[in-house]
Amino acid sequence: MSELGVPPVPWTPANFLALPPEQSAPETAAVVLLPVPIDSTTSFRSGARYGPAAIIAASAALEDYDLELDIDVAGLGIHTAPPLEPHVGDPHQMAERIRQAVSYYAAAGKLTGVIGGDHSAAIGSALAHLERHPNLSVLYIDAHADLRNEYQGAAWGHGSAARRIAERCPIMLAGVRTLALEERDYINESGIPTHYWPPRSQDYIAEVISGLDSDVYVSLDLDVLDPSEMAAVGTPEPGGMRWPELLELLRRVAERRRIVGFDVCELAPNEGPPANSYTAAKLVYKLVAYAAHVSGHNDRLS
Ligand SMILES: [Mn+2]
Repeated sequence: MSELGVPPVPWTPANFLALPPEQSAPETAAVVLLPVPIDSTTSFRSGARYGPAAIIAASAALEDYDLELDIDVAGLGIHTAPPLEPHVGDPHQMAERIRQAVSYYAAAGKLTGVIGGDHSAAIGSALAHLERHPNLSVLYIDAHADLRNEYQGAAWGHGSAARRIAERCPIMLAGVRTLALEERDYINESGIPTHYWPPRSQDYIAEVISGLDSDVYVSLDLDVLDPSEMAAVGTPEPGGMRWPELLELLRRVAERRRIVGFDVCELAPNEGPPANSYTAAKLVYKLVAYAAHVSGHNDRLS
């Protein structure tokens, strides 16, 4: 008996960019996106658990062709992994689960990006890449410093994500525009390079790049964007980066360093206009293109 397939009519595959099997199979894809639908440690407005599904749904409307880079992003091959099951009992165990999942795909040679979920998803993902890249710098792009030793009883929550990473790996903060006193003191004591927003020097991006090692993990909290462009986040903070400013930072880092992994976190789609889910999806898409193409993983492109 022959296998039951699908009727010969057009379909919308339920993966990032709605790609057909030949562009989304894990065996052949250069890129793996890992949905991590968690928000159990969010502090203000929750709902980041709905972020990955909203980003994947919105991505179906993106053009495969990227005008800026003049490439077919779908041609890289992008596999969307099944969503990780949240460990709601213990954020530390969830970080370990994420580390294992990211390690699995990275060990297979895939450029692996996490789609959050709250920003605590960055911890396990960054640590997975640190295992493979001893010369790793983490570029942590966020309106907040996330450097509290613990917040509301959670040491592995989203308010402490940068602190847990900083304890293991060089980290640089960019886009910070609000801070707790404890975090200011920690920055001063530890010397963690911190680029505040708005920038305090004429070409702060050159300073960012010179402070990064050869391999870079980009951790991106969507709240770094101005709330006028990205309201659908748990903790919106006025006075943020604009879309072209964020893209310029990411592209110039990709031009001068090797982006080996990334996360895009904190979309809470019900807290803002539906257009924000599309913006978040486009950012994932741009990071895939910058990391896989501009950063030099471009052997799959003609
Ligand atoms: Mn933040």
